[in-house]
Amino acid sequence: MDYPIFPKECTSLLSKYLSQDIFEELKNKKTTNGFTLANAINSGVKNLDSGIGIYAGDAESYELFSALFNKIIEDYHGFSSEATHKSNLTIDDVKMKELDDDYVLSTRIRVGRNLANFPLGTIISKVQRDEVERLVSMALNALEGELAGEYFPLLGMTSEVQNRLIKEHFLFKEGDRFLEAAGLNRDWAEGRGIFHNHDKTFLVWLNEEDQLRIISMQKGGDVLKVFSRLVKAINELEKQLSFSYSERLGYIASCPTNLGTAMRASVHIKLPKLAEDMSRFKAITDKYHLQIRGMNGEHSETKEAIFDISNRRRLGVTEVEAVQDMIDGVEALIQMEKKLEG
Ligand code: ADP
Ligand code: DAR
Repeated sequence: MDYPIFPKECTSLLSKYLSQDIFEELKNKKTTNGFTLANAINSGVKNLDSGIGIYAGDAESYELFSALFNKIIEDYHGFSSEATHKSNLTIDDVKMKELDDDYVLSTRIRVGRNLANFPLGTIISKVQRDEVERLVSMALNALEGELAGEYFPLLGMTSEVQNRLIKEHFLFKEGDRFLEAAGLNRDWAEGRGIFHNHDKTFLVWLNEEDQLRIISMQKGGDVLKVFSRLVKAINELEKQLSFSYSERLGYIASCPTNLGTAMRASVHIKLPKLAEDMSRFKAITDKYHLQIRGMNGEHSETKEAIFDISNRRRLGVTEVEAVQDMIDGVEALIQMEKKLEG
C-alpha cells in the first residue's frame, strides 16, 4: 500500500493526522483478527469528503494503531491519550429543563454497542455476524414489559415495510458509501435487522455500523422519559450480553466518534429564524458542543427548517453529561429563536 496523497480540499481528520512517518510506522501492522491500516483508512481514502475517514476492526485496533487513532480521538472528543473514560447512567443527575414542545418535535437517544470477544463489523466474518444476530435477537426476545417487542430481519422484509420504517426515522438507511468502503456492508442484508416494541419507542438495530444501536425515542421533548427508557434497556441487555468495553476508551465502536458513551442524544427541532442566520446558529452549537444534522440523520439535508441537533462529545463525558450537553444547548437555541421571533 502506498502513502495516500489527499487533495488540499480534503478536510478529514485522517488526512490531517496521517503523516508519512505514522504511515511507515503502522503500514505493516495487523491485529489478531487480521485488520490492517489499509482496512482502517480505506473509507477515508475512497471518500475524500469524509469528516473522520477511519474505522477500527476490533478493540485491539485502537491500541495497535494508537499513533494515528489517538490524534483523531483527541481532536474530535478533546480526549487525551492519558485520560480515562467514566460512565454515569444515573437519571437523577440530569438537570432537566422542560424542552418547549412548540419547537421540539421529537427526542431520540441512542447508544452503540458491540459484543465482547467478536471482531467489529468492519472485519467480522459472515458466520460470526450471524452468531451476533442469534445471540442479540435471543436476548431482545426475552425482554418484558414496555421493552417487549419483535425482531424483524432485513432478509425477507418487503421494500415497502423497509422504506416506511426508514421514512419514519425508525430504521437505518441502506448503501452508505462510507460504511461500504469500511467493509461494514459486506454480505448485506445477512444478519441485519431491527427489533422494536409495539409503540416503536424502543428499538435496536442489528449489525449496521455497530452490532447494536440501542434506541429510545418518542414525540415531544420529554428527554428524561426517553433517557430513562434507554437506561432500563441497557441494564436489561447487560444482564444477558457482554459488551466490548475499555477502561481508557469506554464502549468500543467501529467509528472513533462513537467511543466512550457511544451516545447520541438528539432532538428534531424547528428553528426557522435561526435557519436564516446559520453563523449565529453555529455559534451556539459550537459553544454547547452540539452537532447539526439534517432531518433524515447523518449526511442528509435540512427540510422546512427542521434540524437534528445532538451532543457532539461522546468520549470523556459521561452519559449524563452528554444528555446535559444536548439539553442545555437546545434550551439556548430555543431562547435565541424566541428572541429572534420577538
Ligand atoms: P445515528 O443517530 O444512529 O448516528 P443517523 O444520524 O443516521 O444515525 O439517524 C438515524 C435515524 O434516526 C434517521 O432517520 C434520523 O432522522 C433519525 N433521528 C435522529 N434523531 C431523531 C429524533 N430526535 N427524532 C426522530 N428521529 C430522529
Ligand atoms: N461518514 C464518516 C463517519 C463520520 C462519523 N459518523 C458515523 N460514524 N456514523 C466520515 O468519516 O465522515
